Amino acid sequence: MKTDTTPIVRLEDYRPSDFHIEKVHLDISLHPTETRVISTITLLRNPAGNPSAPLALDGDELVLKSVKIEGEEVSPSDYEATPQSLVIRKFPERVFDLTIETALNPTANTKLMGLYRSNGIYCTQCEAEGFRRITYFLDRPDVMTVYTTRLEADRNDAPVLLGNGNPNERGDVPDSNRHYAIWHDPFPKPAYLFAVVGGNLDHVGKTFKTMSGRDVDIAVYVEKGKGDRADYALDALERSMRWDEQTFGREYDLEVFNVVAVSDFNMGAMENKGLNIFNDKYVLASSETATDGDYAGIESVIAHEYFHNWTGNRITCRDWFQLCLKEGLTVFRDQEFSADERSRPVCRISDIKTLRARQFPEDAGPLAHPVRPPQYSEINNFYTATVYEKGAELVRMLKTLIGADAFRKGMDIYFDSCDGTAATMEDFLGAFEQSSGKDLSHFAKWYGQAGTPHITVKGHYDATAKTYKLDFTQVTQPTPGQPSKEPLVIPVSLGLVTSKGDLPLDCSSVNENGVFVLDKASDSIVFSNVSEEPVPSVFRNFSAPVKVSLELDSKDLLTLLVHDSDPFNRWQAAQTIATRLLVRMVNGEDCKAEIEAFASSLLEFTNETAASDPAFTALVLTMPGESDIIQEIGSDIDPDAIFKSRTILKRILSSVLSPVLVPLYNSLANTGPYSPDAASAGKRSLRNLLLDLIACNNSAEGEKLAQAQIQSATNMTEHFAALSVLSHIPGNARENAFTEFGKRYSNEPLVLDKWFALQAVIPEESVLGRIERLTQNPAYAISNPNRVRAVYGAFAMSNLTQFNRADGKGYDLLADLAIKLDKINPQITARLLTAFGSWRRMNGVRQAHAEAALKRIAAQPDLSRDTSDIVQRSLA
Ligand code: 0A1
Ligand code: ZN
Repeated sequence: MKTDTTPIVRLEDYRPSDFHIEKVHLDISLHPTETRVISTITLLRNPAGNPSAPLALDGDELVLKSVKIEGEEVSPSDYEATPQSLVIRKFPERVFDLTIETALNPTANTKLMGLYRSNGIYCTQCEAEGFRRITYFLDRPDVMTVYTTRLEADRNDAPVLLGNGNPNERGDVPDSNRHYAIWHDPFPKPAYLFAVVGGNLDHVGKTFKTMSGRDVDIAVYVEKGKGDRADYALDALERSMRWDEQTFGREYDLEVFNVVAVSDFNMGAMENKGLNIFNDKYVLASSETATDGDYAGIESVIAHEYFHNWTGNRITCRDWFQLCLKEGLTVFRDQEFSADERSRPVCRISDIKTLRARQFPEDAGPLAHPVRPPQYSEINNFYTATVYEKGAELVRMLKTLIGADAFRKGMDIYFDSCDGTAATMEDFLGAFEQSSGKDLSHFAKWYGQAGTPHITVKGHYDATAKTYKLDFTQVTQPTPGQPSKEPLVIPVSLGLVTSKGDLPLDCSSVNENGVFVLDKASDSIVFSNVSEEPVPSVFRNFSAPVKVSLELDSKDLLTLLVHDSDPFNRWQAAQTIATRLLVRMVNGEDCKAEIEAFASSLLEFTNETAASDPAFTALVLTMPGESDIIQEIGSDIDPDAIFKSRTILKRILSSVLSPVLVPLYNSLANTGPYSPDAASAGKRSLRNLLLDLIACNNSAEGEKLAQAQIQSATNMTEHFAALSVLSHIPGNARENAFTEFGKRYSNEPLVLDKWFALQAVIPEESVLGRIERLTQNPAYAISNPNRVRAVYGAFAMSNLTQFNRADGKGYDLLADLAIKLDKINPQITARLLTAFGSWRRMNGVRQAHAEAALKRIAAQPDLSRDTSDIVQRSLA
């Protein structure tokens, strides 16, 4: 349990390191249980540090074997060593070499931080503080060092040996079955970007010619036998490299770039210099095993990690408070890449759906924190939707505020002035102040203030004066540690829409791109020469991460759905109508007639749009999620009422759309071979949504069609979508389909993850028993993060009615798992427990059960810092 002695790290306490490390030579001799690491670091005092400070190196669960200074053994009486630190008080006051030997057991490392073994492959994960689990070091991002790594292993066990930088030399160790490889990375980097890999791996690769004509060997390494599933990742990598050259003028800087996929990985992937290590879920794909969504995920994560080479590696973070410097910016860059490669509006809408489903609840709950948090007790718990997704929205807002040209120029200034440094948000914003000539100090408050601003907009048309006035107010609710909030700078991209389209904007407060900047608690703007009463379309393209209340009736919203030139607001209009109806239904109103009227408009919309833009049509026809409704209602949530209302809404929609459902479904049937491109995926997404709607209202027909789709499916997207539809129809057909699928893919863990997750989200009381059975499946392993997320993550995050059961058994299930898993993998445990973030919003009896479950976890002895941090903040 967390005690009051848990150290809190504060941004305001930042001090430069007392020492520099000029270079490091690592000699790593890999062995499943007895790996030896000899690290020689060349140290000197930092003139900016404390001149009398001892040398205090970070460690974590380390076993020290020996310490040498300038090659001479140091007597244990001259240093203080614990598994957590190595403090040396006597050393030469000049540049000197310190050699440290540690012993590691990669097989026993179930935390998957530091050096570990995944399915027989040696690999590392050093962000945020994993390097200190390999050797004692100054493990902080502003200590940047040139690394040379000698890696040695059994030739059969690990024929492939990879490191950061460029390969230097390799050879056999005489008179043994071992071999070695030496890698040298000329770019100084922080320890969190260090990586090595050793294993029996297959790979695909090619030569990439950079913009200046240099050849780079790029390759994707995967477990033996899976080479045929790496082509898409390699292709995505090549496209990412080209895009960064064309969009930001950024060229790759080493002779090789390697990606390695492993099956046990805490996060999505990691941007180690020249050696990205991936969760295999974001690399492996074949039409038979991966869905369209998987392909899109691979493309974006490959791009994300590659883009870090400039935003993260060449320019890194001064300290972990600046995490958003690399993450927000890199998410922005990968979102832009996907938007350029696919449909921009469809990508934008799905990014916003993710933000609203994950970041908005975080910002409204006990774990709310600013994009740049002022303090932490466990940094691993700050790799959040706020730092990543909201961080990306801040970069996008910056671009909207200063314009595309000044943004691009500012990026160039940032790259030029900060290259090779460990930078701060101030350095970043400074580059854009320079390029735009604007003062960004008010905008900078977005980085320090948590919570989602709520904007109220009111419109008034004066028919005589031909003016249109918009009144804006902004309010942000208190968040933990921040009782009062200041107004922020909010770019409002807007238009005035009529049935003939957009009106010209005649208003001095709105710039040539249609952007008004709200920077006060309230403000008004007036448009002149407005020929007829328009419908305001505000926050086009979601120009700021805010919640909006706008007094528009359904008729106005339907005008936007049909006539708005902004695709995001067309989609938003339908979402707003549906959300309002759902909230009224949850409150006991019968809205049948209004739903039917709305559905008729959607029918018309579908007839007009389905053929030309199936992906967008599918998004419009997808009703708001449970979390959208929860956020709208706010408190005293009855999950069962929400579930029921959504079901009724979808049934009515289905019956109104019934004349087109089956014909359209049939017309979208697949012809030709599978291709994961966005256009083909868009057709499949609409077709699968139609199947779901058919089944809503006519389960017999749905069951028949879903079974037929499983039989005829030529790819996992079709197959799995049909299984999902069946999963909502209790009965033999469903159970047989589950059994069949489980058998067919029993040797495909990533496919089984989908199957685990689908069953874990079944909104039926019996799901608890089902989960129990799933965990008995031979493919399930509590030590594998993907398996645990598939079963328990899906249940806790996506099974609203059963996780939040009134009998408390859903909370208990997660608590039991957490208590067990915390001893194995604290990071994954802490992440799963963020599912408790909305417990105070639930109605009566549920709150008491959730609180009891959290307290039960809190009372466990020896709880990890990761888990106790989340539990304590959730209970506060
Ligand atoms: N920097 C990586 C994500 C990452 C973060 C933390 C990790 O372990 C605690 C692992 C990976 C990214 O943004 O892709
Ligand atoms: Zn990242």
